Amino acid sequence: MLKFWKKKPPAEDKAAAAPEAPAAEPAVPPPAQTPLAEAAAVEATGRGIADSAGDHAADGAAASGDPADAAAQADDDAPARRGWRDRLAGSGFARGLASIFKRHPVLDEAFLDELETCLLTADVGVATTTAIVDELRRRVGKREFAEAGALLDALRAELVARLKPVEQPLDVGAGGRKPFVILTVGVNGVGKTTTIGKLAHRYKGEFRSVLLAAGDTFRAAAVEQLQTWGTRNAVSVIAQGSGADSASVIFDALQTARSRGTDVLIADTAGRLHTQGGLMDELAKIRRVLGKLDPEAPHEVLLVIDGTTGQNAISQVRTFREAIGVTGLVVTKLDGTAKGGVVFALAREFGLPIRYVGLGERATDLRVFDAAAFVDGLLPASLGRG
Ligand SMILES: Nc1nc2c(ncn2[C@@H]2O[C@H](COP(=O)(O)OP(=O)(O)OP(=O)(O)O)[C@@H](O)[C@H]2O)c(=O)[nH]1
Ligand SMILES: [Mg+2]
Repeated sequence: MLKFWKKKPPAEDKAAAAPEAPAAEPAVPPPAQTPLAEAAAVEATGRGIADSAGDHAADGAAASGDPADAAAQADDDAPARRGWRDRLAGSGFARGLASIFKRHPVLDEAFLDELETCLLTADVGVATTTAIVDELRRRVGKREFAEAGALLDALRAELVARLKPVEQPLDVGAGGRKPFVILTVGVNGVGKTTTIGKLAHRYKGEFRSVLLAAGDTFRAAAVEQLQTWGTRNAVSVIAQGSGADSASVIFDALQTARSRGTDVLIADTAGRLHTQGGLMDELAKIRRVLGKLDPEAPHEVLLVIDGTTGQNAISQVRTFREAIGVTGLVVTKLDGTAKGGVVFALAREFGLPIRYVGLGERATDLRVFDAAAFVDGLLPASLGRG
C-alpha cells in the first residue's frame, strides 16, 4: 500500500521524476498496431469512434513543449508534497476541534458538550458521535485523563478505530485481470470526471497502461472534459458522437482495451439522481453489456461522493448500491471548507471500502485513503497550536 504522507513511495517518485513522459512502455500502442480493435469497435456500434489521445499517446502534455502544460505540471507536483493537515486544516471540522482544545484547557462537561456539537456539525452522525462522546465522558469521569493532551490521544484513537475497517486500498493489479475495469458513478457534480483524470495520472505514474471511456454521453462538454484529462496524462479516450449509448461506448472501450492489452480501463458515466429511473437503469445495462465480454467486469464500481454533501451521502450510497452495486467509495472535496465528518458516517453505515479521497482539483490531489493520516489532518497537531 502506498503511504504518501509518511514517505514518498517509489511510484510517486517515478511520477514526479517523469510526470507526463511515456512510461517504460507506451500507454497505448499506436493505432497502426491495433486495427482490429478499431474495426471491432466500429462494427459493434455502426458509429465512428473518436480515440482522442491514442494517436498522440507518446506526445504527452509535457512532451508537447507547451509551456502552459509544463506550468500546469509543475503546479501539479507541488501540492502532492503538501500534507493532509495542510489540506484539511481549513475544514470546519478541523477548525472546530482546534478551537475547542484551545478554549477548554480543563476537561469538563462544557468541553464534552462542545466536542459533541462539533462532531454533529461536521456530519459525523448521531450514532457515532454519541458513542465517541459517551466513551470519553466515561473515561473523564474515571479521571483517566489528567489533561487535554491525553484526551486528544484518546479521541484520535476513537476516530481512527472507526475508519480503520474501511481503509482498504484498491489494487488494480490484483488477480491479473487485464484490463482491470473501473466504472465511476455518482450524482451530478461530485467529481467523477476529475477523479478519473487523477486516477489516470496515478496509474500512469505506476507504469500501467490506461484507457478512458467517455461514458457520460449526456453532455458534449463531458466528453471534452475527459479528453482534456486524457491529453494531459497522455492517455487514450474512447468516445462516440453526442447522444450515443453509454453502454455501447464502454463496451467498445473494453473491446479496445482487451485487444491493446491495456492494464486499466476507467469508464466515466453521467451524473444521475436516484429519482431519474431511466438513468439508473442505464447503469444496470452497462453492467449487463460489459458482462458479455467479461463476466467479472466491472471489477470495481467506484461511487464518488462529494465530501461537502452531508448526510445526503447516505441515501446516495443506498441508491447506487441497489442500482448497480458499489465496491468502493471516493470522497472528494475534503479540502477547503468541507466538513469531512461524512466519512465517519459512511464507514459506520455501510462499511464499504473508501479507496481514495480528493484533497483538491489537481491531478496529484487524490490520496489513497489512510485512516490515521485523515484523522491526524483533522485534529490539532498539539495543544496550543493548530
Ligand atoms: N476542491 C476540490 N474540487 C474538486 C475535487 N474533485 C472535483 N472537484 C471539482 O468539482 C467540480 C465538478 O467536478 P467534475 O469532475 O466535473 O464532477 P462530475 O461528477 O464529473 O460532474 P458531472 O459529470 O456533471 O456529474 C469541478 O470544478 C472539479 O474541479 C476535490 O477533491 N477538491
Ligand atoms: Mg463528469
